[in-house]
Amino acid sequence: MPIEPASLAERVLKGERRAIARLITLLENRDPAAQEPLAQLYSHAGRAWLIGVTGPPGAGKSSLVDVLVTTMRRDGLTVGVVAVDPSSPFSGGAILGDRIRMKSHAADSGVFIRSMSSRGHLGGLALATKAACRVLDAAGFDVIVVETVGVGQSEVEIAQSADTTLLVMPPNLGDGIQAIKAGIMEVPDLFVINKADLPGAQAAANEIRSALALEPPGDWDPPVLLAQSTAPSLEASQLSEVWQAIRRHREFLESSGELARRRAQTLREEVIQDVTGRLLDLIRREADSPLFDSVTQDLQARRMVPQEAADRLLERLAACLHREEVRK
Ligand SMILES: Nc1nc2c(ncn2[C@@H]2O[C@H](COP(=O)(O)OP(=O)(O)OP(=O)(O)O)[C@@H](O)[C@H]2O)c(=O)[nH]1
Ligand SMILES: [Mg+2]
Repeated sequence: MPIEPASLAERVLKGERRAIARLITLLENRDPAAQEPLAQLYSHAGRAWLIGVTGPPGAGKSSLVDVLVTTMRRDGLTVGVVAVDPSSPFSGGAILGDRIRMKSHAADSGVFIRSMSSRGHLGGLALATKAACRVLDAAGFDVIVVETVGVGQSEVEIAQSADTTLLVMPPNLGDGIQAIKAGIMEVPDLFVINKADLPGAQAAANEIRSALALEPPGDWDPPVLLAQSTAPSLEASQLSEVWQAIRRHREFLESSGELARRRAQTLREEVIQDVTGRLLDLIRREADSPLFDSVTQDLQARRMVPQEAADRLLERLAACLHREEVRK
């Protein structure tokens, strides 16, 4: 029996896994039925610690998260994981050890792992992912980890809206280090050179440290740590060091007041994104409408300059907004 959307929020608040999964599916499909339960959950969210894990494909993000989840569970924390479009999903790790670990998480009611596809989400991915995190947050998970491949703009956006952002990189940094040096990439809160069992890890860490030394000093110096996410034992994998650094970062954010500032900024950004998305939809709809055909013809015949056409379009938009067409 499918769960009625009307009871979804209530059941998510009770931590019902099926309801959580159902609501995230609705969000993923951009189904309007998700809006009401999501709105009902909003006041219950905001308690979880949000950790963004990003990095190039195959850097070992899922493996790292996998081990981190084990560590967090040992600390008695419940964990929700959202992985955006992973090419190597959590369920099908190539290494036997991965599968065993994932099986143990699968049986653990304190862990909820969900993959989300970025396909078909032109522009809406960041919103859908944030909403999924909010569902897990309202469901009462203590920590929420969101894994994204750090390639697209929305993926980077998702990671940046977290409380603590980890950048995971393999020892052969490639373009990653250039991005840091060129200041293209916002500096994450924590760097992890994963696959530390491979050659070059220490050199890569040093390279990042010297790139960071060029940054203006802030209140938080992002640590650069080595990790081996496929190590046979946690103790040998330096992963506990990563977890300690995440906790230190959290303490820093809380004691400095930076947490409230960051979250306020993230919420503002979310609203701006939402409005931008809705306006873009409206702009495209109006520009494609037959009513705009004559303007397009005038443009083509060089009877009208594009700026004038833009003015016309803006007038039409203003009229639409007046009729409240972009409100949901
Ligand atoms: N040698 C070594 N291999 C690792 C380590 N961590 C992960 N791997 C391997 O690297 C491959 C990719 O690992 P994933 O954890 O799937 O990487 P990912 O960054 O999540 O990949 P995508 O989600 O596809 O971008 C797998 O074959 C892992 O077993 C490590 O510390 N050392
Ligand atoms: Mg992955």
